[in-house]
Amino acid sequence: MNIVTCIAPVNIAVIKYWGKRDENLILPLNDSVSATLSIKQMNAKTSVMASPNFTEDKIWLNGREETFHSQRLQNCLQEIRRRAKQRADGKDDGVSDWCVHVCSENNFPTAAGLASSAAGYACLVFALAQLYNVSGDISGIARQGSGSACRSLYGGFVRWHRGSASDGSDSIATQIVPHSHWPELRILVLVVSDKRKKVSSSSGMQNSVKTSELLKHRVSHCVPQRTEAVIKAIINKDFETFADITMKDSNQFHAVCLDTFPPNVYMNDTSHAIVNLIHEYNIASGKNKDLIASIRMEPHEPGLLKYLIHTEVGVGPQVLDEPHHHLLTDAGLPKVLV
Ligand code: 2P0
Repeated sequence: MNIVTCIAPVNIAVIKYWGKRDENLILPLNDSVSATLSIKQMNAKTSVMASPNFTEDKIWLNGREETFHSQRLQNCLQEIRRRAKQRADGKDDGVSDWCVHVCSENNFPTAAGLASSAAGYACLVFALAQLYNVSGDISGIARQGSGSACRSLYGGFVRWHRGSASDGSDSIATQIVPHSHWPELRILVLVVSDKRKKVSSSSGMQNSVKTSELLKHRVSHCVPQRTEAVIKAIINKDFETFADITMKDSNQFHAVCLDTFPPNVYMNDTSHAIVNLIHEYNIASGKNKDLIASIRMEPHEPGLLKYLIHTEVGVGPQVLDEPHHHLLTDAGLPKVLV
């Protein structure tokens, strides 16, 4: 079969990636650590098809045709094709010379801070690797689509190593523990806006690298210690330490955005109210009183929270074998267009 369909998960960073040392290869300034979220609630789904009848590479995202000429897409496809050609068995059946059609969709809002590009590129690279029979680490290829995508290639908790090689060969993701390690952990995603971010992550972090003194301090003095400490907390299932580092690293990331000139503000009043609620909840839950009554907070007006997703840590990308899952017809065209 020259068609493959896969689904891939979203990930949420507990130690944040913010800032590149190489824009083209997408090499980060610091290591980051994430939890892979269950594909049951949120996922990207991608079909890739190769055929000698296709005359050009084509891509449809969420039902609309998009250009294949983006540098990031090209880098991923070229790298997968290069790896397919140098496969150990030496037998290249010619498939890697055929053009591909790609059709991809997310079941959650794009660019609302939910790492749609991470799930999307992880899914694309994983599906292409199946199509072209490429084995070995492919996180370094997904990284070239979108940095955080390399972390979505593994389930459980994942570390993206910044690496030090100038060609990026050691800037890859590895699994810290599988999803089964900490099964009682639950994750709530509270969406306060489903609009596209005003400043994309790529240009936001570029500006932070140029202007933020705090980012320099973070990279050299905070992230290395925090990374080791959070990994230890994950391995030991030490929730208090884990939560403490996660909250502090998130705050510092947003502080770096505010220290960027001009500043980037990604949180709104509702986000800050939720942060306060969590701290109030933690204080109240330590007391032997009625929990709701002892939370010192006034109710907010309805409608500020767009929606809430209750999920857990999950597995990495999966192949969907049944033909009805394919997003492309036998002729290689999307089954659904908008
Ligand atoms: C993260 N973010 O670690 C951080 C925290 C956003 C805040 O990774 O330019 O879409 O494609 O490498 O991966 C978002 O950045 O940026 C991101 P590119 P990406 O999850």
